[in-house]
Amino acid sequence: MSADISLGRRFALLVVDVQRDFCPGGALPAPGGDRIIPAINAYLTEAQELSVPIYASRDWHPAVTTHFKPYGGPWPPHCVQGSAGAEFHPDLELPPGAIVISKGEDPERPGYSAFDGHTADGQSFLDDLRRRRVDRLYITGLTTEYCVKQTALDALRAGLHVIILTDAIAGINASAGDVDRAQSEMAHAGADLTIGLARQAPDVVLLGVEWQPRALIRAQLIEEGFEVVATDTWPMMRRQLRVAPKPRLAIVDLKGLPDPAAVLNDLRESMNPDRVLVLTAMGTIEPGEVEHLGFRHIDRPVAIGDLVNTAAQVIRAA
Ligand code: VGL
Repeated sequence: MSADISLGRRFALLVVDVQRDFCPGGALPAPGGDRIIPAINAYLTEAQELSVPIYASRDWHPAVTTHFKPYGGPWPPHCVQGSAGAEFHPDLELPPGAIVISKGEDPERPGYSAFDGHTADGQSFLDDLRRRRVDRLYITGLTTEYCVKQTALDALRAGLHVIILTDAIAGINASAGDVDRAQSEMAHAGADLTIGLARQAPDVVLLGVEWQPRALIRAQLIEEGFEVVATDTWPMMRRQLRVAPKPRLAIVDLKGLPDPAAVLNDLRESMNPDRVLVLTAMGTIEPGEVEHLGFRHIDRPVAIGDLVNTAAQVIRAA
């Protein structure tokens, strides 16, 4: 995958425990647990297009735990580490970059919440969210009254904005009304219950093949308080520009760009040229031609600070 750097897209998508054992045919099934999988897959696709972090939690119990009936707990054995029942459901389309959070490994604790879990390299879920500057968590998965609810309540306690995607959760409903009660409890605690990811465009999408100017421009824009998505390929930028709402500014560094003419042509289709700032370079498209196409341009050599000032003016005028 190419170096796609997303900063400021501060929401994340979490898929809670969509494992075989929580689906029909499993050890502790939520009726209809598998029926939400197409909705989750659609959210996964959308989250990938937006380059936001995707987490998948999994119950990952030892064979002997006080969580299981034979050892004094409330539940039949389920999601035992390494068992088929602990696998993610085969229909779930987790992208390769999804971050797996394992939980429930302590034989003395139930581990309902994803916040009891950790990444493959041992980082707590909350630390990983903080490191990625996530402040909004969209929650999908199984089961509404246990792991989804406990995860949502912990997220709220941690100060995150929590959105429960109600078309993508399912519960066990051991007693009629359990799921409804769990939903009200989450709502009362401050979660939003809704459907759909709220698309928030970043302020700037930045395309630059050369790592160094891209990193400098991105860092200074962030310093100015702007949300920036930076990428090194045109297809990746185009994906950001295709969705509504659009960013307020696209910045394109022509230096090293494989087919700059095609990129500028395509860009005119997806962005108002007035909202595009082109950084020209020797040996690519002439500044006069860039201007003729209707784009704003800044010509090298230029101080990054001046470029960022110009960008800030354009953004603020939007
Ligand atoms: C869960 C019951 C027992 C869940 C886990 O994932 O919601 N429910 N263990």
